[in-house]
Amino acid sequence: MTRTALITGITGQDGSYLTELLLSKGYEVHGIVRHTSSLIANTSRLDAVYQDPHESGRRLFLHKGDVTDAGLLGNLVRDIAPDEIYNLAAQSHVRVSFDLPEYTANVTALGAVRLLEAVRASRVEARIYQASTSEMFGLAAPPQSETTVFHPRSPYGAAKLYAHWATVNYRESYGMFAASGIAFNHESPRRGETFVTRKITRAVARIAAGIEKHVYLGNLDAVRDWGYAPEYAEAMWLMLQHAEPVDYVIATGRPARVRDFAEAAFAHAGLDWRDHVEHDDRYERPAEVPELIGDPAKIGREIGWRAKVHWDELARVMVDADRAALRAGE
Ligand code: NAP
Ligand code: F7E
Repeated sequence: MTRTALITGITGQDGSYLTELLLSKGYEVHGIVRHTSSLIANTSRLDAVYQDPHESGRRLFLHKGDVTDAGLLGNLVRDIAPDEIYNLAAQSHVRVSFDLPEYTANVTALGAVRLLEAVRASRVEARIYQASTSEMFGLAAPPQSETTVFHPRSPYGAAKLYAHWATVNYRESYGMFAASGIAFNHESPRRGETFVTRKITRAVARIAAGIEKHVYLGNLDAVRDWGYAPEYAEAMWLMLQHAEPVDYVIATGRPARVRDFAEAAFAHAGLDWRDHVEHDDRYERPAEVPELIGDPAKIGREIGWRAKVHWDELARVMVDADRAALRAGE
């Protein structure tokens, strides 16, 4: 029997890697794609696996929709009756969430509730993955694990915490198989261009090519636990194959500061970061999360997932990809 998955946020970094993983495992994959005024704007990360709707035997289906539309979610869940649902849709940018707090809550917090409610109301026996985040830990001292007390520091962190507890609540109230992956930062050549790692590696490519001279950044002292996004898609899938719905921290456990990542990325192109990084207050946040370092012991012990790529290798992979894309004129 072909297994069926529904992915919200399929056009994002993680959604695209998860789609590739599930298709490679023989799944039929359905994804929700937001309407835009341009045909190609938001599906570019799916180019490699896109299948023409006129092809027979295709296994990837894209549905126009939005997680702010409860009726649509209900209809899709009922019609597709997926075995697995991955809720990856979010306004996921922390800095942007300070400018758009209500919008962020509507998409990132209430979007999860609408989806949980769609599953409950339809009685479809789907296993649900909720994309929780290390941003829920906020000010809590590292290393952060499944038992660390949450202290979010942004509208995004607070919205994700609401979605996280809603997921726990639907599991406990209705016996649903709903599990949260508390993922620490994960990056790749497909990372959005305004997140700090990709902003740095794109700048390295452009500076090395002589197109630009500087990149403007905010807080260089923030510590993050950066992993490689395709490995995190594997963790999501493994969590839904587990016998029980359990929440896990997904992390490398290896910390680095923003300045360390910048130093490694510039050095990989033979450049000294201190010659090219300038400070701009605009990239500071009203409240910063100073230090996120995950303790991935539980997920390693119980489902055997371990990060293989760490931040310094990741910096090199992303610089190489951005330099290649620039040469190819992308
Ligand atoms: P991303 O690249 O920002 O992708 C977000 C996805 O959500 C995109 O497909 C976006 O569509 C979609 N989306 C936004 N608003 C929507 C709406 N109203 N209705 C339907 N879809 C909507 O994020 P990501 O890095 O892949 O992360 C995936 C999930 O994991 C997110 O929930 C994020 O918050 C969470 N997370 C990420 C990290 C990380 O380090 N990457 C860590 C922890 C948790 P468009 O393409 O149309 O914008
Ligand atoms: O910032 C600092 C910034 O925006 C990382 C999202 O995927 O991971 C991501 O959230 C750090 C912060 O990621 C710039 O202040 C300095 O301390 O790349 P970021 P994030 O805020 O950690 C979590 C786990 C998620 O769940 C989120 O969805 O870098 N920083 N200068 C900067 N950050 C940005 N964006 N731009 C700068 O110029």
